[in-house]
Amino acid sequence: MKIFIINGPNMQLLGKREPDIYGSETLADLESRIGAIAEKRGFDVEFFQSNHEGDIVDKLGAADQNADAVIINPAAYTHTSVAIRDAIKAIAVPVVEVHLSNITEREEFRHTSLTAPVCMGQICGFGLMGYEMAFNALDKFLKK
Ligand code: CA2
Repeated sequence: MKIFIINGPNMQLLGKREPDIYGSETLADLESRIGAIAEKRGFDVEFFQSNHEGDIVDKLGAADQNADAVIINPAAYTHTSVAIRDAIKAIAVPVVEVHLSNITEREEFRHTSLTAPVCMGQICGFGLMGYEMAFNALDKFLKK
């Protein structure tokens, strides 16, 4: 089962700034930790991070042909991007939205996700474990 894991803008700063909010692990740590868990569970994962909205739209489009599911943390684009929402809605494969922090307890502007309503579901507030929780959801959903 092929899963694209897409991380949005500024995720390359993880572990380098604001560890109180996002933890001390870097994007490379995230990719190796989640990659190891995925491998153990028999998922074939491909990681993609971009600071550019259009590149994320293109990767979502590619997922339709090349992946069975997507896990996405659209980062700040969660709260602003109609383009990413439309791209998620346009593909047939299931998409799970993940956030490291609990966006509902943060600033008001982070409470709205334009993307979550077109995803299978949203997981937030559990740090890196959220990506693992997304595997559980997809495992169950895809094997139904
Ligand atoms: O909690 C999450 O996973 C977020 O998607 C992270 C985004 C934020 O804009 C969302 O509201 C919630 C931020 C991505 C990482 O940006 C950093 C900025 C400074 C230092 C470290 C990371």
